[in-house]
Amino acid sequence: MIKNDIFFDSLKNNSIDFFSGVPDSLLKDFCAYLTDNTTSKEHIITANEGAAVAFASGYHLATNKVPLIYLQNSGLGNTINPLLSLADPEVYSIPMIVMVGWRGEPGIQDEPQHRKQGRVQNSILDAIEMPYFKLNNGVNDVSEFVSKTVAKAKEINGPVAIVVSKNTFAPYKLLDDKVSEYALTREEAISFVLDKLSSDDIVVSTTGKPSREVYEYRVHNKEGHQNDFLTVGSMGHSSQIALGVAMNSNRNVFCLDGDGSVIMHMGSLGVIGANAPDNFKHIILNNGAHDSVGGQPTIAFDISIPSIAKACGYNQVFTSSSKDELSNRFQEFLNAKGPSLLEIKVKKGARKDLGRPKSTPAENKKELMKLLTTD
Ligand SMILES: Cc1ncc(C[n+]2csc(CCOP(=O)(O)OP(=O)(O)O)c2C)c(N)n1
Repeated sequence: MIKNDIFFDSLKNNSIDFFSGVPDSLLKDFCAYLTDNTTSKEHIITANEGAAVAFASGYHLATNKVPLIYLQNSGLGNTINPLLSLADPEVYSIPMIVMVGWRGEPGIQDEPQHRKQGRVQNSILDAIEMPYFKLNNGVNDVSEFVSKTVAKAKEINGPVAIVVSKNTFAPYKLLDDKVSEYALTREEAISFVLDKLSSDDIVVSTTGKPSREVYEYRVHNKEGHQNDFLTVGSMGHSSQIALGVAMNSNRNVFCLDGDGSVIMHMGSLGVIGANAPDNFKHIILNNGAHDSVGGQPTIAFDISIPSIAKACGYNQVFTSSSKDELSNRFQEFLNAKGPSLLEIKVKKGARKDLGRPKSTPAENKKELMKLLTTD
C-alpha cells in the first residue's frame, strides 16, 4: 500500500499545495491525511466536482501553480463541462491533477451503480483526450510517479488524471475526528420518520448509507420496498426525482436527503419552490458530513438549509436538534402544505453491520412503478 505521507510529500516536492474536491470512500485515507496536514485555505471540499475544477482554475490564475482536485469516478460527469470548456488546453489551458477514485474497477466486486461507470471510466478519459496514469500497489516509485504526472500536466498545460484503484492508500485515521453533540443517529431519525408515514406515502432517499438504512428498515419491519425509490447513484438528484413523482402523483412524496447531497445541486431547491407541489415533503438528515464516504465535513452546520429553502419558496420549514424537538415538530411538518422542509440534525456514523439492498435497482423501480401507475 502507498503511504499517505510519501504521496503527499512527493506532491509537495512538485510544488503542489492546493487541494479541492468531493470525497470518495476509496480516497478517504488520503483525504483525512490532507485535512491533518494542510491549512483550511489549502484544502477545500467543494459543493460538487465541477466546482472543484473551477475553484482550482481560479487558484491557478492567481498563483500560476498546479492544483490537485479529487473525486470519485461517479463525479466525473460533473467535471466534464469545466474540464472541456474551461481547463482544456484548447480553451484556457489550466494545468491540474485530477485524482479519480476508481469505483467499479473491472474484476473488483462493487455495487450496481458503480459497475458501468468503472468499466467505461478510462474510455471517457480517452474520449475527452485527458491523459491519465494508474495508481495502484504495483507503483513502486511514488515520487517518480508523481513527478511524471505533474510534468505531463505542465507539458500539455492542461488537466491530467490519476486513476486510483481500491486499497491503494494505506489506512489513515483523522487526528481529531469531531462528532457533533446531536443525540440522534441518522438511522434513528430515518426509523422515526418511516414509523410515522402511511402506507400510501412515497419515499425517495438519497445516495449512500441513508438509502441502505431505508432498505434495512423495510426488511426489519417485514415491509416491502414498493413505496421507496433508493437513489443509489446520482448524488444530489433525489429531490428532483421526488419532484417529478410528486408533480405527477396524488400521493405525498417524502424526499430523504443528505446535507452533502442537497448542497451538491442546491439550485434544485428553487425549482421545487417555484413549482410548489403541496404533496412534496423534504427531509434533510443533516450530520454536517459526507458520512457515507468517510465523514469528511460539509458546510451544512455553517449555513441554514431551512432558511435557504424558505427563500426558495418552500411554504414551511422546520428544524430539530433533538429527539424531543423532532417529536414536537413532526406532526406540524406532516400537516404543513408543501413544499415543506424539515431539517433533522443528527450525529455522523452508522452501524458497522449495515447491509446493502439485496434486490436490484431495476426490481426496485418495477415495484414502485407498479404502485404509482395503478393509482
Ligand atoms: C457525483 C458523486 N460524487 C460523489 C459521490 C460519492 N458519495 C457517495 S455518498 C456521498 C456522501 C453523501 O453525503 P450526504 O448527502 O451528506 O449523506 P451522508 O452520507 O452524510 O448521510 C458521497 C460523496 C457520488 N456517489 N456521486
